[in-house]
Amino acid sequence: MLEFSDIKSTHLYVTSLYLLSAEPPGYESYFITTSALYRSNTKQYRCDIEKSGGRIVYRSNTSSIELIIEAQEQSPNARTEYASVLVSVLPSNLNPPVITYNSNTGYIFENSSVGARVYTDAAASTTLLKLAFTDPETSSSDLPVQFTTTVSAGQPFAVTQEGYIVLNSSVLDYEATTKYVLTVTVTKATSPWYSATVTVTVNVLNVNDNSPVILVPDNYSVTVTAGNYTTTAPRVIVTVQATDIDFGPPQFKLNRVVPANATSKFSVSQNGSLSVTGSLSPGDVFAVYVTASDLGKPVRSTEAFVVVSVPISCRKSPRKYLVYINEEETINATVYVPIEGQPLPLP
Ligand SMILES: [Ca+2]
Ligand SMILES: [Ca+2]
Ligand SMILES: [Ca+2]
Repeated sequence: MLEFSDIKSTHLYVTSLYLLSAEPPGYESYFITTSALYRSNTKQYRCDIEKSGGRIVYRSNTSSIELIIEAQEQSPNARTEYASVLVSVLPSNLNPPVITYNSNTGYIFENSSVGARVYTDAAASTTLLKLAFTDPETSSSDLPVQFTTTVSAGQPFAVTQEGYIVLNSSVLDYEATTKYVLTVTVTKATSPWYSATVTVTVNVLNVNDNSPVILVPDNYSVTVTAGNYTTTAPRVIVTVQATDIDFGPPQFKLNRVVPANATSKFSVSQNGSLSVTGSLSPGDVFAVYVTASDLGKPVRSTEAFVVVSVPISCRKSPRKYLVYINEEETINATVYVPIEGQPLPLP
């Protein structure tokens, strides 16, 4: 609505308010004007501009129209005044947004921090995965259109306005979940809120975040008969076993032996077999430390502990004892001979 007034005269009124011209030319016919006395005491007239019925303005033809409105007084002088009205042709809202992307398959390492972005390359180091959201009813000369972006519920990812997929929870664990399939929804900011969706698969990349696990968690304890074990026929006394859920199977090697001067008696194969060579005497006891290392980078290792003992040989029949012990006794509790209350005599 435009307002015009004629304040110089008591009897000369503005009587004609009409659309004089348009730029680009020809668009005068797309609009109509109606005018009326607005406030008689101040002789104000108003001019309403309306769209002419059925005439559609296409933004592909013009995005703005300048209308010139002329007001002419009633007096014989017929003096005139003009107003310029700039009409911006806004995008219609008849279509959903359009989603494009450089890839809908992404990669991210399991040890990534919150805020980390998803890449398109399997090394997760070169190219960020990026979605692009556009409104098919706008052009590059228009102001950027704002969209609402959401990711299907329960997924540890979000999408930024720029279209990057970011981690929003530090729950990634390749050993538990290797892949997330996200449904990304993009919604227009104005009614009727058209939306579009795209499915993005995010692969979790393995990191060497676990050390090998020795299958006998406390330690191995083995006995070896005294004797002389030659290098041509080394005696395998135990096979240490371990697993690694990141990068296995673990490889084994001898770390150290206590006492150290017995180190040369022991060797460990890559698969964990502990062998002995040389002479072992009754009563010998050795502590053998074996290292299990995974195949990750950097390598993670766990140590296995093997107690090797050589029993004292018995040259006569062993004495036999019948002993008692109370149930639920703890370690190092004393056992008893049949005479109740008498401790077991040592041989
Ligand atoms: Ca993990
Ligand atoms: Ca891992
Ligand atoms: Ca590992």
